[in-house]
Amino acid sequence: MKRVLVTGGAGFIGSWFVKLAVEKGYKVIVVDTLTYAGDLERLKDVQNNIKFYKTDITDLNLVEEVFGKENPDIVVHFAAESHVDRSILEPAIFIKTNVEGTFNLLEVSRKYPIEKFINISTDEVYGELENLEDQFTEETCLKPNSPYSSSKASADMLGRAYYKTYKLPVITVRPSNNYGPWQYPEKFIPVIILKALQNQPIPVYGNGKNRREWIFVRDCAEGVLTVMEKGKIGEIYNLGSGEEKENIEVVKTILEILGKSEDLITFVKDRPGHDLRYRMNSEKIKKELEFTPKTAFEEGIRQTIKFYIENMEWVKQKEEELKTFWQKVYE
Ligand code: NAD
Ligand code: TDX
Repeated sequence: MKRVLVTGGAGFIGSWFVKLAVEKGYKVIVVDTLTYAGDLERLKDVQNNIKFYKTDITDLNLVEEVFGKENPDIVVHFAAESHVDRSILEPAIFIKTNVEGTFNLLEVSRKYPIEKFINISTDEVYGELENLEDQFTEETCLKPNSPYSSSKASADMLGRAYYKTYKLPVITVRPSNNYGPWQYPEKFIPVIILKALQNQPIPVYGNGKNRREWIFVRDCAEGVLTVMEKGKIGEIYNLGSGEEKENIEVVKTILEILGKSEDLITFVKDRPGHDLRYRMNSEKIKKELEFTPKTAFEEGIRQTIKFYIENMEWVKQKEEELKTFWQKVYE
């Protein structure tokens, strides 16, 4: 079976991908430096079936060392700083990890007989949409608005350049907003669930009318695996669910499932440069690779709520780190 090197495999989406790849019989090598967002707890079910390197992708020599030892057939690159609010407060690490880190992986990969390099990008590289009838296609030009999305767009462009210039077999995937079990509780959906469970005010930025397209994390991991197995070299694939919601609607759905009052909703100051709307056209992955996400939004949300109720201990471990971060966001 192929040897798949997964960067960021201890993160939220990466860990779901690792579990799926192990299930399918791939030999998985995880490379992750375990930042605040990385946690091996997510991989406990497969810990005996993977190889793990606690390695920082911003260190070229260390990346070379891992490739030298493992000689991977495929690279799936999830590792990144991933939270927009943190990128607004401290952009430097986003450039370091997302741009330089990606550069290091591409640079080392071209010295090895890599069959595929799957570069995980995001819908945020397209910028924002204003009209409800518009959608981003793979041809839409990139207009990122936050330090996070511009660092991801840069990584995306480096992937393109390495394909065009060096014929490195790069494929780019642009997923929409993910949610599901094991998401770090800085992101919107776990914030809503955890605040609601504790009867605390739920912070909604601006007027709550921003819209996002939500994909269940297992579906996203399956989509990435499909691209890895069937995707065409040099191509870009949007990976969305079509489940587009206003933020306020997401909050109300969760409150209703939990039987909590809408009085918990608290409008707070808006995120600077807050993108209004993301929505992708995902016909290409559907038609060409025959992939469609399976999980309806409400079903995914129920599974996610169940996870957080059953894993409060895990959430508690993150409380101190989050307290410091939120102080900075709201100061
Ligand atoms: P995450 O923040 O949960 O996980 C990121 C992982 O990368 C962590 O395990 C962290 O330890 C690791 N990492 C960070 N810096 C590293 C470094 N220098 N060296 C090695 N490892 C490092 O992120 P996620 O939500 O799982 O997102 C995964 C990927 O998918 C990212 O590239 C992100 O941009 C992209 N993406 C995420 C979403 C989303 O909604 N979460 C949507 C679209 C695209
Ligand atoms: O407390 C909050 N209140 C709030 O109203 C938080 C954390 C968020 N929001 C809003 C901002 C967004 O409109 O909810 C929406 C979703 O916010 P995030 O969960 O921070 O996600 P977003 O900024 O949309 O980015 C996500 O999707 C694309 C991921 O974090 C990125 O990694 C991915 O590339």
